[in-house]
Order: sequence, then structure tokens, then C-alpha cells
Amino acid sequence: MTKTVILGVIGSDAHVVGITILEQALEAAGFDVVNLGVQTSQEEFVEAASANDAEAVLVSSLYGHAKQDCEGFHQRIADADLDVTTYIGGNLAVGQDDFEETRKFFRELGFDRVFDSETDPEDAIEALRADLDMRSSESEQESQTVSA
Ligand code: B12
Repeated sequence: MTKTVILGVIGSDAHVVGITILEQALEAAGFDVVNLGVQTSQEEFVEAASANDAEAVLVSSLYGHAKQDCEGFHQRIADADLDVTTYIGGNLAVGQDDFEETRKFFRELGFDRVFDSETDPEDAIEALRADLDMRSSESEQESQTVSA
């Protein structure tokens, strides 16, 4: 069955190239993609996920303000009673900090996976396949192979 994925760039961020590439790769891989584009608010992500009965929300951020832009995001998702897998990726911190620290921060915010700016779209697709299949069949949990 086709899985619906919401994609967008959060906050005031206007970097569009990354999500355009991701959109094309996800569609080619058979996902139904709702691309909200750049400068998307938390509310717009949540509304789109709800309206499209999405299984995953993919947040992109390049301009260095992801931490502020994502505060409270998972509370909104919970308030809307949504059961979605959430990923974030891009240039998530200002400057050159340790990515493992960045990953830890966003995992603690509630994201299921955190990807850096070197991510190949195929890595995200492989992770989505593993995570969304897992959601439909708990017994397949061992099949998860990607670490992010
Ligand atoms: C082009 C560009 C711009 C263009 C954007 C044009 C447009 N409409 O897209 C313009 C000139 C407008 C711009 C503006 C700014 N930019 Co700029 N920009 C870039 C640049 C050179 C390339 C970005 C790009 O297109 N990359 C190509 C795509 C294919 O790669 P990507 O975006 O990284 O996406 C891939 C991965 O990151 C990943 N990915 C991305 N999101 C997600 C999400 C998920 C879920 C997953 C799985 C994967 C994933 O997959 C993508 C595909 O492979 C980068 C530097 C760089 N080399 O990355 C700086 C850069 C992102 N910009 C930067 C900055 C600071 C700005 C400004 C704030 C500058 C300013 N002071 O005005 C503004 C912000 C404006 C705004 N409101 O957003 C910084 C961010 C610094 C930080 N995070 O610490 C960078 C890193 C430059 C730098 N080294 O300082 N920028």
C-alpha cells in the first residue's frame, strides 16, 4: 500500500534544493509525497499530516535555527493525536559542532531519526521502509538496518 509522507522546510528557512531532491527520490521510490515547500510552520506540518493521514513527517532545516523552530513540535503532534514517524535532516546546528550531540538533542526532542547534510536520499528511503513496515508489523522490528 502507498505510504504518505509529509515533507517541508521548517520555520523561516528558504533553502529549497534539498527537499526538491528528496521529493523526487521519495516519489521515485513509490511514496506519496505532500511537499509543503519552504517556510513551513509547525502548525502546517501537523495539519497536513492529519489531513492526508500521513505515516511520516520529514522536516528539513538548513539555516541553523532548527533547534528553536522545532521546540514544541512533538507536543503539537501529540495534541493532534497523530501517530507518525518523524525525521529531521539538513544543516541542523549553527557552525561545525559535533553531529552526535546534535543527533542526541533532536532525538530527545522526539524525532525518530536525525540526518546530517551529507545524507543520501537513499538512506532516508531505506530508513523509512524499515520504520513504516515496522509500524504495520511489530514482528519485523529486527529488520531495521539503518542507524540515524
Ligand atoms: C544555496 C544556498 C542558499 C540560497 C538558497 C536558495 C534556495 N532558495 O534554495 C540563499 C542564497 C537564498 C541562501 C540564504 C541563506 N543561507 Co544558505 N546556503 C546555500 C548553500 C550554498 C547550498 C544549499 C543547497 O542547496 N545545497 C544542496 C542540497 C542538495 O543539499 P542540502 O540542502 O544540504 O539537502 C540535502 C541534505 O542536507 C539532506 N536533507 C536536507 N533536509 C533533509 C531532511 C530530511 C528528513 C532528510 C532525511 C535529509 C535532508 O538531503 C538533501 C538532499 O541530499 C549552503 C551551503 C552548502 N554547501 O550546503 C548555504 C547554507 C545552508 N546557508 C547558510 C546561511 C547561514 C544562509 C542565510 C542565513 C544567510 C544570511 N545571513 O542571509 C540565508 C537564510 C535565508 C533563509 N531564510 O533561509 C548556512 C547555514 C549555516 C548553519 N546551518 O550553520 C550554509 C550552510 C552556508 C554556510 N556554510 O554558512 N542560502
